[in-house]
Amino acid sequence: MIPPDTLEAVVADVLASTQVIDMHTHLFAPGFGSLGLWGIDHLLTYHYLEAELFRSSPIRPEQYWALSTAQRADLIWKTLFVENNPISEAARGVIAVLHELGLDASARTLEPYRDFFREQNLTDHIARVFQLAGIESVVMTNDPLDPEESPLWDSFTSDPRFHASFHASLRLDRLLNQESAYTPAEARRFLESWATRMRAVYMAVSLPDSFQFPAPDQKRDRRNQLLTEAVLPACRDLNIPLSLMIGVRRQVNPALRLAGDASGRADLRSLEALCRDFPGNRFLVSVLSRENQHELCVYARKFSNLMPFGCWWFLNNPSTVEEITRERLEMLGTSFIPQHSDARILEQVIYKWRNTRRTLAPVLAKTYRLLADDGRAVTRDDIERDVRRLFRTNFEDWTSPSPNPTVWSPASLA
Ligand code: FIX
Ligand code: ZN
Repeated sequence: MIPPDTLEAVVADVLASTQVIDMHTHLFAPGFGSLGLWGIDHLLTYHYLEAELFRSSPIRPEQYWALSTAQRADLIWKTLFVENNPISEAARGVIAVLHELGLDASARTLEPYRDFFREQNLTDHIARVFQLAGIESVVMTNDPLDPEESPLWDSFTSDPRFHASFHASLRLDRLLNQESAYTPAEARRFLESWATRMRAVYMAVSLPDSFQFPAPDQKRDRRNQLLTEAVLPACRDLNIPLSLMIGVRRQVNPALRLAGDASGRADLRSLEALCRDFPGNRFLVSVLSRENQHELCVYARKFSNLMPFGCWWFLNNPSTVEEITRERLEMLGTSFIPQHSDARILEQVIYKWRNTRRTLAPVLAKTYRLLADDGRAVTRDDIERDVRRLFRTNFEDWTSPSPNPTVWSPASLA
């Protein structure tokens, strides 16, 4: 039995020693060349920090966009890290990354950091970053309709080295949210051929808070038609889940570009309809509005083909992650995926996973303390089993189901 006063330390140690699978990122394997972002200039021009810059500097967005990437990074460092203390979650993250990489995080200019990153060999650097972050592999976001990305797939598929650490997911935003000329039959063939080529572990789309399924005019709703006639059948044929990221309000302030998106509460009855009407599909779901979190847990209790995942974007802050994870543990036990990093710049996985572990250690420890109070103390093995399930096997089971799934029968209990 673990003494109550060491419980949190044991949980923290188990979290630290479990290599996680980061099931949604915007990172790219080295074969994708300049699409893969890393280093100090990209860390500082992350859109979370760009949004914060405009709150503390008089610069106007059009003036900012006229600068080079290095000039933008210099301005963000000066404004948010020198003239102010970097206390926001995104700013503190940069400090944690520099510190974990062995750098002095209080330099006044970026030159020492630029020198450090210039000296790194990318392949070795990736291995070191994954090790510091405690991650085994990441899932990329891959859009076959992205004219910059699609031609690069030939070189990636022929380079087997990185398949083990960079999985693909087939992103549907361009296909479903923007105009594309595909008929549903063409779209289905397109998706099946790309998902096979990429070895996609799931398909994914982000959806607005106004998403409705069925739509009032369902037969003329192009997105819903493509969903029902192309995406869902393709996912079923390939036996992969569909990830729905619901509640993003794109470009409420277009002048901020990537930083110009916001969030809104969605009507999750649409999710209820999808889970009920497509029992042969599996849905990985993240919702962006804090107000939708409890409903998501309720629906997960109703539909076993629904897997809640992550505390997405504006929710990925300790106070909110703590609240959401407590609620999920209370309502779902360990049948959910607590977090993904959503990293866009390689080194961000270091701070995002560090923060997740730090926030979740006391949350899990409290859960085990309550269980002990109620009559059952846990062992380290018990904790390891839960942490593995939360950060690895829930995702693995959903994305690589065994070729001959065991059908449950009363005999299996014997
Ligand atoms: O749609 C998404 O996958 C979002 O995560 C991104 O579009 C968003 O810009 C982001 O980076 C949030 O963390
Ligand atoms: Zn994302």
